[in-house]
Amino acid sequence: MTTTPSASQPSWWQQAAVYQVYLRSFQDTDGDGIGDLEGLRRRLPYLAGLGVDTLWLSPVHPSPDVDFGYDVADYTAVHPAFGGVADLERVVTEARAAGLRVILDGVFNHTSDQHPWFQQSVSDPDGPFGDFYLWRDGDRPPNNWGSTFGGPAWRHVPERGQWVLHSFAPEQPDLNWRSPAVVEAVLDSMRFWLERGVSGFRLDVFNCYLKDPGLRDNPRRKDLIGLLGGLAYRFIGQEHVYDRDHPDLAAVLGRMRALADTHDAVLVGETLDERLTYDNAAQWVGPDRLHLAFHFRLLHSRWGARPFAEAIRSWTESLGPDGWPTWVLSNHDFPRAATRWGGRDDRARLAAFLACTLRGTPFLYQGDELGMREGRLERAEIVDPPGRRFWPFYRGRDGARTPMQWEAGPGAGFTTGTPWLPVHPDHVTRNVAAQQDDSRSLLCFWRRALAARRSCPDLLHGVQGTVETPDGELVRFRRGDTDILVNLGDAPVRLRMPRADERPVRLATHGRLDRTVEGVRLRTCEGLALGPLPA
Ligand code: TEU
Repeated sequence: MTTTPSASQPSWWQQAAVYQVYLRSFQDTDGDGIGDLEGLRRRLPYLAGLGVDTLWLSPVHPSPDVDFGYDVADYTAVHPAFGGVADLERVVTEARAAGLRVILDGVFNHTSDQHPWFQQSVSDPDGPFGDFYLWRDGDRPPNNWGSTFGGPAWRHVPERGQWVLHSFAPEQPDLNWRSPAVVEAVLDSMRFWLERGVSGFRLDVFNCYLKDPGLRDNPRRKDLIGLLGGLAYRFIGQEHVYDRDHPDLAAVLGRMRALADTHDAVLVGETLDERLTYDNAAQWVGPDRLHLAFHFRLLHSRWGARPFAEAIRSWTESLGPDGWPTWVLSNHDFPRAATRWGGRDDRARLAAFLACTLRGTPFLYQGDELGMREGRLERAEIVDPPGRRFWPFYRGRDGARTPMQWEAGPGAGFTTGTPWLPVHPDHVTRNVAAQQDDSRSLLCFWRRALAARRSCPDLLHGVQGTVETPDGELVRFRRGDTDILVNLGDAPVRLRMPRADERPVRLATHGRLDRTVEGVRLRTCEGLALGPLPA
């Protein structure tokens, strides 16, 4: 069992390529319009064929679905719409046989208010669950904190005559991580799944677990976004110094890490940072804390060599040379990558090239391998809580969660019933069936890129050199002895490189290459990974 990274022998989670399955929208098999575990089981060959080796399942547990599973009502059971514990165990076993590990979404900053822990906390303040949540007395909310989903972060609960903290929806009360019993209860839930063959957890907003013990007011944010945004959205108007990234978090992560390591499992933390810098995540990564953390700066970058290079540098530099980055192009919370970057398949392809050539673990969100576009929903169709609250200024996250597009027919091969979110109209042309045998498709490119990363030691664990932007829209860096060249611009870029035409191609976005004995010419959105000259 190896969990310590070393240059020669990378750990499985460093070699991994992770695919995020948003189960509700992946594959329905019983016609209720909601994806299920049986659907995932049937699609395992597709995922193995794509070349990913780890699946992260968005929450699978029972939930009233105020936040579509991110409000968990029971950590050791499975949502009836998805199946049962036995179905999940079967997925884990069959996935393993197909070379795929499964990690779960650990949503441990908060529970649903339907969770028995919360219900007992309300009804019996002196009982064993009395201090499981952050309760405070008073006529007014205990401090100025704002909910990520809008409004104040406190809700008054008349039955208990107290306020309870909710960093997200009012139906998602925050757990009190300063209670030792909470720590043990969460560790028990994790152990339950680790003993059933699960290979780790993606930890939802882990940097919010521990707050200032005195619950002090956050200071006001003084820049323009803070001042203006703060008028309608309290959360954005504050410096989040007291409601997250508390130093005491280290001890909790240490406990989780010790547990994970006894199962050769991985912990990947999701960082909340409305300033979109995310570098604060680096402090929580290390041998006695998380294996990996997310950093969404690249995802939020505008398309261009400089912003991309900046995003890559800031993450790699904050982690340091021994750190191991993650590269995320999208997920279920942000607009689809292909849409964000101008609705262009050539950009989607180049982003895939980058995700598979940067040093680190790539995360691929379901449907991005097809270049799925953001769904545009009518107001009445929006179900996401922040989307309903802030429409039309913010339309919420449903557009990134529309059903997976398997084929052209009605329901896109996702369901025979009425899908819980509308299928994107472009599914008639953009779908797995249309792309899987077309070597020019984005899907086939992802397969080639993941295969290249897996088979080329330089791409998998080669040292990454400085990320340079020498000319125009070119980003350039080395991975071991391999040169990575990425032209993000619409104009061609020429590069001098002796005997470029003799160097082996590790991965290329374009079919026919334009190179000579003197150098390379990269066309619009072309990426090229060239190995060293033969000895
Ligand atoms: O996300 C953290 C989070 O709040 C942001 O990514 C959020 O989606 C964005 O600011 C827009 O409002 C995690 C989960 O990924 C997300 O789906 C959950 O809703 C949230 O935590 C609460 O569990």
